[in-house]
Amino acid sequence: MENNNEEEISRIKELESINLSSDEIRDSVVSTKKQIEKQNEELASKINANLKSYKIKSFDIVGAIGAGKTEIISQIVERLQSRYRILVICGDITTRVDADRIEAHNAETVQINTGRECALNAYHIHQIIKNKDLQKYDLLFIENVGNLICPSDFILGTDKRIVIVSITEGEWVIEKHPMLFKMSDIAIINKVDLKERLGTNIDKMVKDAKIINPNIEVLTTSAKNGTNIDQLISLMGL
Ligand SMILES: Nc1nc2c(ncn2[C@@H]2O[C@H](COP(=O)(O)OP(=O)(O)O)[C@@H](O)[C@H]2O)c(=O)[nH]1
Ligand SMILES: [Mg+2]
Repeated sequence: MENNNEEEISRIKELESINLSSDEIRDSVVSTKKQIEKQNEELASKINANLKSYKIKSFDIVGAIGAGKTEIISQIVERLQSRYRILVICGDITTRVDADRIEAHNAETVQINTGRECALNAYHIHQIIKNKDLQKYDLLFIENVGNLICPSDFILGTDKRIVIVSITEGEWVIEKHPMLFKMSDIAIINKVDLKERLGTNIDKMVKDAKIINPNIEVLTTSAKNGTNIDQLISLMGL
């Protein structure tokens, strides 16, 4: 990541907790968070090395509630399940609805319920994969808890991160949530089948993603009718 990018990320993080009651409490919250993030990063790099040693390609899929994460993973799994052995980990505060939806497309799934936590962290992933025979898989997809904010605090040790938004969230959604776009490899703008009805300015969304992160690959998709899902699979290198 470029230096100025890192500076901007720290600037955004420094805004956190600014309204807590006293400077002392704020300093302690900020420094504890930094410590937690550092430990998370150390575990994430161990996870990545472990997955790589089994030649497993891994993807962290983040995005707002309802953007189409589960639907896109289902479409990918449907197309790849005859060629690859796939494990999907789904994070949600409660239920195993998404894991069941994806399992219907013939992939092994594990649902993690996080309670009040708004993102998965490396420890969640470690707890799952330490009990798995990793020789049995070629691909790992992780559907993170739905939102565009918290997952930026925790990397999971995957090879790539994919951020999904949909045009129903409005054309300002990328501009307003830069963090995950800075930290992702691929940005998907989903539900383009609804373009005529909503009149969303999709060009602006594509442009915003590129301004925020010039290295990000941007793709427009419709998980509903399959538009550009094959292109997404090739962008993922699969
Ligand atoms: N019209 C349309 N609906 C979609 C598309 N992708 C997902 N949906 C619908 O949007 C809702 C939320 O999708 P889901 O995959 O559960 O979103 P998630 O919360 O990000 O996992 C579901 O009713 C999907 O069927 C799309 O490309 N077009
Ligand atoms: Mg989902």
